[in-house]
Amino acid sequence: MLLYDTLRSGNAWKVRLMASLVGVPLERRTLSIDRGDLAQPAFLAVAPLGHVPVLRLPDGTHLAESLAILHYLAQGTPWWPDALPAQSSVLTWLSFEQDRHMKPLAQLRLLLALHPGGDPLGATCIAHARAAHAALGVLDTQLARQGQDGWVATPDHPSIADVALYPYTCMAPMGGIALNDYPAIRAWLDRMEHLPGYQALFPGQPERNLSTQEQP
Ligand SMILES: N[C@@H](CCC(=O)N[C@@H](CS)C(=O)NCC(=O)O)C(=O)O
Repeated sequence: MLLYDTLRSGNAWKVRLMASLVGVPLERRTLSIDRGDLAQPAFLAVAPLGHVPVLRLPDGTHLAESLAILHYLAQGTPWWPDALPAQSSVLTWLSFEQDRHMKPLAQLRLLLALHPGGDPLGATCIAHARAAHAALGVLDTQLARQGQDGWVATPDHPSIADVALYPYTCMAPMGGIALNDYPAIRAWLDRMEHLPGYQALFPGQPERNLSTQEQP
């Protein structure tokens, strides 16, 4: 399958991480937001929402939205649990990720690291920082509740909710959000990074994980 991504997209990293954890090989077509690739008709023809990630499926159709793609890749694996209550709990945390978690963390990373020039003390960044800390507080409390070896939505095995929440939590410091006050989150990040098949944002180049460069 072919993944349309960009080099630094956290939403696309979710997909590469999921594919690697379940052992599904992906080809990558890496586009550039700065170059305007996502506004080109050729991309919009397969990605009407105009965002990465988009996955081309074996039947030639295209699937957009990171969480939909995680759901697709996890079918038939323990990353999408069998039991209805567990599935429903995963959906709760996926919804939390899109509604309260990803946006403030992604915006702070964009404004303060990727396209620096944002004012960390300006009203926009302060509002995002407040929302980011509120979301991280909720996540930390949930992880503490799940126990020291637990996962976000399902206590016994990680699910797509863990994959969805991992990238922007891990990159929070790029947007000036320190994780010192979130011990359960720090322990969970470490557990994620030791899973068989874990894939970094820049595999084999850990020094680039906090990279602000869009070029390879
Ligand atoms: N809700 C979408 C968000 C996707 C998204 O925001 N993608 C960003 C990259 S991380 C993008 O394509 N941005 C295009 C742009 O800024 O022009 C998802 O979870 O996949």
